[in-house]
Amino acid sequence: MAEPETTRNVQPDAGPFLSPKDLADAIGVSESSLKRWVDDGRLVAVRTAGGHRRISQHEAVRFVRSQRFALLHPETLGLPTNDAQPALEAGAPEPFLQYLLAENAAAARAFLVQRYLAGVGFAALCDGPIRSALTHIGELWRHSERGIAIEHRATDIAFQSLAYLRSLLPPSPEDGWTAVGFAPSGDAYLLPTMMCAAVLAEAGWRDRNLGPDTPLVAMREAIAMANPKVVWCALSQEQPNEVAAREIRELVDELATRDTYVVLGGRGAPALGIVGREHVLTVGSMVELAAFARGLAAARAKPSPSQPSAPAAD
Ligand code: B12
Repeated sequence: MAEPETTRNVQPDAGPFLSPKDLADAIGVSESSLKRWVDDGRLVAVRTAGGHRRISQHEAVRFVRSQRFALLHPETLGLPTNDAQPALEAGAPEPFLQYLLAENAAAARAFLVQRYLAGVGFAALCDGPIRSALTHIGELWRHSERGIAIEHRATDIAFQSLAYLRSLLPPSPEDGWTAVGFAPSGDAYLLPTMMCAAVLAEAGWRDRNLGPDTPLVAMREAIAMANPKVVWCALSQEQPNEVAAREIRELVDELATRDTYVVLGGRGAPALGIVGREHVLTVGSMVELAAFARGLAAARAKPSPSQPSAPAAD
């Protein structure tokens, strides 16, 4: 992979750079076709001081996905190779689950990257293979001592894989809207709130995830600093504990006076019983969160005299 000869016109956070030949070889097309696509704007490249075209890893990934190219040499783009995933028995169900159970972090990561390059978005990956694998793991062991260790490892590997996938996204636009989110006091679950952040980042938002077990005082501080358009809250305990429930209600009341939406999700959200508040939505999936975020951003791009209204909740 080439290093840019200069930083002129190069985004500081754009990742490694490729020459047109690198990318052409990786997707099995001619270098001249690749250069033509750069010149007609289908593919964005920067120029070195010597006038050579250079393509960022983010842009190469975007291009491969949007044009549905088969990536013959993912390693050229710095991505995991297909042989990172060990062959499973023909028809074996749920490869991602198998990789988590085998503690094969490289295969789990390669699986997500492959699905992503094939066009599956973050939200569908979260609601699909990742959620399904963890649900399965929860059923297999139901918190026996061995099960707890397996759940922790599975969570960590899923977290790492998703964080890696996220690193393939371009940096959030400077003028994008901000979203801040958390899992509340006493809620230990890492993945759902991290998923919300990744899904919003993919939709072009500037995300600020405070992670699990976040008290109201910390959320207040983060909101004051970031001035978010959306605050998400991931509730994984079916019956949220008393402190969490009280703090979320306070937060919802405080945000009613601002132009901020609150998105509640997770198995504990319905139990809060927060209904009929104009700026609050309870949603069931990452796909719904992505749709809401894109809808809001689109309404911003086309300003209308009235405020965009929130999509109907479940
Ligand atoms: C991993 C795990 C743990 C780990 C968590 C590690 C960590 N740091 O994250 C550990 C071992 C700590 C743990 C502990 C416990 N766990 Co546990 N755990 C799980 C497990 C296997 C996976 C959870 C997970 O991350 N899933 C992946 C996420 C992404 O999926 P999801 O939660 O379904 O979320 C999806 C949607 O709901 C939605 N969503 C979720 N949040 C949000 C938020 C927003 C804003 C939006 C838009 C959408 C959204 O999108 C997600 C993707 O589709 C589940 C099994 C399961 N069915 O989920 C049990 C499970 C959740 N645990 C359970 C239990 C009982 C416990 C304990 C009480 C056990 C105990 N006796 O101590 C403790 C409680 C811990 C606590 N303080 O809350 C039960 C809950 C039962 C219930 N009805 O509430 C489950 C369902 C297992 C089971 N089958 O019984 N657990």
